[in-house]
Amino acid sequence: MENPEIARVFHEIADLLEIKGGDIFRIRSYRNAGLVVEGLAESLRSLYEKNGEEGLKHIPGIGESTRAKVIEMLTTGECAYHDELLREIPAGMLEMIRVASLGPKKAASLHKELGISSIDELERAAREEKIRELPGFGEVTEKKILKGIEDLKSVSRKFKLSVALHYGEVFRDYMKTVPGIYEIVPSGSLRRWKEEVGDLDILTTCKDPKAVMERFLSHPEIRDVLAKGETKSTVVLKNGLQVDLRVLEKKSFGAALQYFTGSKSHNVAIRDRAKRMGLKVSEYGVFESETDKWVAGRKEEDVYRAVGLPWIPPEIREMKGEIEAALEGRLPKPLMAEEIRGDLHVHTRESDGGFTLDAMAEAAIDMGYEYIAVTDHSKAVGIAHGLDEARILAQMEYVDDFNKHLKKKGKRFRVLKGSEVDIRADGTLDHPEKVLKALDCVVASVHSGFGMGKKEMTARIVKAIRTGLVNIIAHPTGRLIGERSPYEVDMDAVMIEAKEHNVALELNAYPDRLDLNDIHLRLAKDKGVKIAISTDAHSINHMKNIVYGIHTARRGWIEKGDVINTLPLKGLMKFLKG
Ligand code: DGT
Ligand code: CA
Ligand code: CA
Ligand code: ZN
Repeated sequence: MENPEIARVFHEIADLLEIKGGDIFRIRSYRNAGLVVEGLAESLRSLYEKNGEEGLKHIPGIGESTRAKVIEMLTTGECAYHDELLREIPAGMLEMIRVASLGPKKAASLHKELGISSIDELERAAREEKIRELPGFGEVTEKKILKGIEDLKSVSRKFKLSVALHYGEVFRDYMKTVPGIYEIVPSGSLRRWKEEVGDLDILTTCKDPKAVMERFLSHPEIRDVLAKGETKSTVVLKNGLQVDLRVLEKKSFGAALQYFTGSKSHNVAIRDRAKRMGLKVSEYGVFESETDKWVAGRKEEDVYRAVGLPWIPPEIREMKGEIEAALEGRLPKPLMAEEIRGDLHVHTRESDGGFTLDAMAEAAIDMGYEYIAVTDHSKAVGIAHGLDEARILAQMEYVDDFNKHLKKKGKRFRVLKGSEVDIRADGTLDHPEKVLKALDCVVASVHSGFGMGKKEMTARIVKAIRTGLVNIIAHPTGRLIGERSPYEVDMDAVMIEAKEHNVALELNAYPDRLDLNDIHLRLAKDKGVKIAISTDAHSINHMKNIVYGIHTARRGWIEKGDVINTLPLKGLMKFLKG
């Protein structure tokens, strides 16, 4: 098993325990383990293969009992405890709680009262208007359930970027042991960092194609081999992800990389351009049309150069003006990881995070950051144990002490006093004005009433912006990729207000969110709205998700100057105070 499956098992255990009404701390520890495994850069399987149990010992958030389960899953492919829970609770209920607005408690009561244990049964009961009769449900909830089911069904069969990325790494690790292998590079939509990926296209160059193919086809996660050839094979993994592997000549590697990175429409435009120049571009290289003479192909740069263009970053090869921009010398300069100086949206154990403020700060220092804003939820988010006035005031005092302590030790790092304050349904903020004024960084977001109309939602967010108390609007559309559609909101209007009131919009880098998305980012850039790229970390590992933010920013043509957390502390404070 690989990290995504292991994480899923932990999340399911937490879900099942929640449906069952289990111990809250236990639920939290499994939930946390799931989050930690999701955020892990390295494959647990390879850690375990390298160093056995020892290799798994120093992962924060993975205790003794969860570690034992990790090892069980790695060695047997199963988890007995998970199976045991599934014998008690119908598997269909796990799917049921993925319906937005239907938490484990409600699902459990539907099961108890009406015997519902699957989405289909749920839909039928809702259509037959049986659900509204139950205490604690009502007509509105019933309608929301139907809408939630519709959303779930419309979800595409694509894979989340994070899952595809993980398998890209898995295969890279797995293949690199083949003697005489030179390059193993995932191409396709994965290399473009698209938020959802259809299949994985891995390219290799090597001395011995046969050995490479053999190794590839022996991967334990493979369910079916769809095609098996000397230079190309296609397989389907147990989770349904299709993987293509191609072995290429060194001489044509650049051309193949260009070709298979896509997008299709970008490639078509490149080929048309080549044709007009008397050239032919294919996955084998660039050739003169008349003589078939090979012109270029070793490196991707060479291919672009041959058609009179500078190299174009993969993230923007979507036929959205990149070729014109390349010709006119106005390609965006790709945002770099080193340019990010801090994270402006992280949670601690005070609300629904898994780690202390000290641990989060420690991890940020390790990442080379200059600052983080600690932004725990406000009280309206009850399930997240949001902070009321007394608790946030206490946290602010703690932060002051913490910073003093850092200063004494000569560390150049600062924790900003922050909050992820709820924007209530009426557009008011969930902390008193005097608290918000005393904070360094106020991140405001919508966590409820997703179903309200576009006009209302826009007015709600605009009202929050106009208070002058907000610095950043977090995850501005509320979507969860593949799970929940964005709420309806007039983003144009929000952006105009944001610019006017010196409010930044967040690019939430959590891989399930990526919100704002590439299209909205481009719009923000055009309007001159500032962006904060933040991870919304609930564990120390989540802070590494910043890479998703960086590449998504690139997809939206966002550059260093558009991003407030590329500013040094002084400049950032000026923005936040301004
Ligand atoms: P996906 O897998 O649906 O997320 O998207 P891609 O972009 O990875 O598409 P895929 O896997 O079908 O093909 C990989 C790349 O190969 C694609 O981005 C461009 C190139 N390609 C595939 N088929 C064609 C084609 O018929 N014409 C051209 N010009 N390029 C193609
Ligand atoms: Ca693909
Ligand atoms: Ca493909
Ligand atoms: Zn948050």
